[in-house]
Amino acid sequence: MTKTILRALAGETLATPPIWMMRQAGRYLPEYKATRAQAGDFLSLCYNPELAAEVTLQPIRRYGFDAAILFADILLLPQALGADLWFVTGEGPRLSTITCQAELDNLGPVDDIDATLSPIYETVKILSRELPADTTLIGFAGAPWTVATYMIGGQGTPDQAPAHALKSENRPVFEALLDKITEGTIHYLSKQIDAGAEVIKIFDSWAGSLQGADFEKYAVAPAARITAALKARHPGVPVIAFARGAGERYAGLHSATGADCIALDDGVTPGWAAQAVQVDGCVQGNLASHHMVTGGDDLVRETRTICDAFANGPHIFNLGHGITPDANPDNVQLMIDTVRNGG
Ligand code: 1CP
Repeated sequence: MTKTILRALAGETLATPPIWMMRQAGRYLPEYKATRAQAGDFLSLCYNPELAAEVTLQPIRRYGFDAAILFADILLLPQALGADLWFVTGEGPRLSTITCQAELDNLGPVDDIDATLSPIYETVKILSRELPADTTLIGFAGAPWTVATYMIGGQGTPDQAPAHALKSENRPVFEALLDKITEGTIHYLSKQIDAGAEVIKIFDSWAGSLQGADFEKYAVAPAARITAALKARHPGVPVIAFARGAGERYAGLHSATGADCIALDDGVTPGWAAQAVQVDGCVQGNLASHHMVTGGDDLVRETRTICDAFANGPHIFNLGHGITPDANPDNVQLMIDTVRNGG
């Protein structure tokens, strides 16, 4: 096993941490914008295996990251389950909403999702043929809570208020929706692995808004269920769990979720996380994305602080959240040079 990402995920401490970047394919890259224009729109790009593979490969060619993440979106699963999905230019995703039993009943069966998602599996197959031999291919899905926040609210929301409202006003429908997403996610990720994904990442971007027992029930438990199901079907395929905004609740998540690696956002300090989280296994993160906009000495200093703090255990270098469209591609190179050569 020579791929550095797989070695870190297996618990090895490496002299130089492997590196990839959340949202490494995307609008900060001119070559991405060109391919997206060729595809017509974002969803057409996601469902075009040749072009989706092309944009996945672009940051690998430009920067030589140690991992490639499948180009797709967490909202394709709701669409495959029967929700309407469209993107409003300059605003973001829109979906038909699920707010009652009747709307939940309108969704299709989990067994039917492949009819929509088969182009995604094709993208994975192309990538496993075309990626350099030392680059790891990461498949992914949204965590049930995060996906549900979009399905209930019909769009991204700063506080996930519609999903919290359904949770307190109609808990049976809320829980049935989460169950359905969980089953769909297990199926979807399993198919990605069959097609060649070597690692799975589960994105719970809105986990931080779950309070108290809700965090255990709706963030931790579904991640644990998905991880256990994947490990039963595909032993040896590592799972990275990202519970953004978990704060002190990052501690203990390796054992609570069964994930091989916990991805950290930049809301926790690397010094704390090394003591409280990395003691239990591999961690990923956690440079604040704004450094990709601002660059300079701050970027170099923070990158070194993170590498130093996590140097005594398994670590995959990454941002704390996705790179933003206003980032400067040169700052990505500076981050990589700093991680690999000290800057
Ligand atoms: O390298 C890559 O870009 C990988 C592919 C990828 C991934 C892993 C995309 C492409 N999206 C995602 C995950 C994703 N999508 C998450 C979880 C990670 C995170 O928190 O960033 C979430 C919450 C989404 C939902 C989504 N899709 C949003 C956020 C909406 C909101 O208001 O909350 C947006 C803007 C999208 C569209 C999207 N997905 C991906 C890209 C490159 C884009 C921009 C589309 C474009 O080209 O205009």
